[in-house]
Amino acid sequence: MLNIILFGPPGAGKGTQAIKLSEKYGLVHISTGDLLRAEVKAETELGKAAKSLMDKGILVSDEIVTGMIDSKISKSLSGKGFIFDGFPRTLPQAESLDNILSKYSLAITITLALEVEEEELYKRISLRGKISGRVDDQDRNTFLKRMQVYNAETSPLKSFYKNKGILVLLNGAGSIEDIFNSLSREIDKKL
Ligand code: B4P
Repeated sequence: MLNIILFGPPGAGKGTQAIKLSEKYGLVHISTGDLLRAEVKAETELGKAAKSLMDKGILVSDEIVTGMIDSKISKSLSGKGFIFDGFPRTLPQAESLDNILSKYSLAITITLALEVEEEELYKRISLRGKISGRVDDQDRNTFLKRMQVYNAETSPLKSFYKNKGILVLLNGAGSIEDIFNSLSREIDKKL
């Protein structure tokens, strides 16, 4: 199985590229952001708890997110693999992911980290905010909070995957197609 983590700050293009890569390589795309937004839309208890945190740019609890991931993985074990988009975002989530995968005798093949300057990230997110209606995309302070959370809790995961020898850093600035091609080149080396 080919199991990929697509990593990067808010607005780096994880969701955009994960959709294209999952189509090209036949992988199951698991986006914790999308799963949480679906819970919010359906007004479930989980969604109600998640909404206020997401709107403020704060992470939802590790326990909730990890439970959702385990359930999704267990339903697609006969496929070609997974692409994780926006997960893991904390060290406990990364450790849980390893534990869940090893339960099924699986492991992460590669972690692809998209690197983009903060001003470019803000430009993309505020543009999306005008069309998507996402509350967390519409306010500069919420963006700054998301960046602060990313720098404090998520970015340190790069060392976690570097130590495992499976981290690849890639420039996430440029056209969607050029970035897709450079991600594909890295994945092809693993096939
Ligand atoms: P996410 O849904 O993961 O949101 P994101 O980081 O903003 O998205 P992404 O990087 O995928 O950006 P995209 O491709 O769409 O998280 C939202 C919230 O959910 C979090 O703040 C948190 O509260 C919660 N959450 C999610 N996962 C969690 C977890 N594991 N644990 C706890 N809480 C969690 O790109 C952004 C925009 O840029 C798009 O409009 C796109 O069209 C554009 N774009 C993409 N690539 C471009 C390019 N190359 N050039 C120009 N524009 C580009």
